[in-house]
Amino acid sequence: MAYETLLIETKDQVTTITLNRPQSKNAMNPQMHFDMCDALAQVERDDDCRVLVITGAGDSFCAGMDVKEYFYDTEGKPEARAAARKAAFEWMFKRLRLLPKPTIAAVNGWCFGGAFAWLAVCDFAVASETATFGLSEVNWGIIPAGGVTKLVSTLLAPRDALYLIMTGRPITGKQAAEMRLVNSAVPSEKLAEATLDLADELKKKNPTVLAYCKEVFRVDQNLSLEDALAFETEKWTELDAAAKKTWHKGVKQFKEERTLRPGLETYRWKE
Ligand code: V55
Repeated sequence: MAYETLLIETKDQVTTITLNRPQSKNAMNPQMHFDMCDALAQVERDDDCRVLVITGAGDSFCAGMDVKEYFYDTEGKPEARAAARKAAFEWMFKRLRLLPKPTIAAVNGWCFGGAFAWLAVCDFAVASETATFGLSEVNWGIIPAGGVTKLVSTLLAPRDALYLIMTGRPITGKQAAEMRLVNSAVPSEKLAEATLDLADELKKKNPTVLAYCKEVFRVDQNLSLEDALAFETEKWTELDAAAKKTWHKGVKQFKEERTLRPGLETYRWKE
């Protein structure tokens, strides 16, 4: 399926979605939100996809919400605005945040405003050292809305979050790694390689187990300790049925065959 605003490619079980409005620094217009809803539904169903990477075409990752098409052109058109917002929230906070596969943001360049909302809900982020990040909302008179403030407040230390929110100052990829907005920053020519290295490591894990790890983390983020304990126990039981107790193989490899060091490597769950 071809999209107006996205490129999609799957290679060696890694699917890459590339935001493709480089003339607008990959700003998200309403059409991109509709396209992302579709694309992520397809990725979820695709058994050939084990890891999802999201990146941007040209010199940008994503410039945030398209100021003209998302904000300005929908002034006085509450239905058009609500439709775009609903699609945006759906792909970011349901489809992407809860995708039962690992997701990696490969931040190749400009990353501003609303891009932080979905950057925050990717499981991992790798940046080019020379990428530029910023919460530019304050610089043109709005607040970081659409979940940006909330997600930045849980992802970052309060000092860093308010620094970005209230100064609107840009930071480099290197600084973003220091404040843990991304896992790591690498020279721009190494970004693809660093991203695929991480994807390869994730591909070695049992995908069912990974999906459960992620779901439990996402749900636990919104639970009390008591509720989380009950939920984790429930999900562990459910995983035993879903993954057919492959952990017994791990125990055998570790304790009988002595061919597995679980502190250092993944068990052979396919055998
Ligand atoms: C912003 C982001 C949104 C939104 C409205 O940060 C404003 C600006 C991620 O969605 O719907």
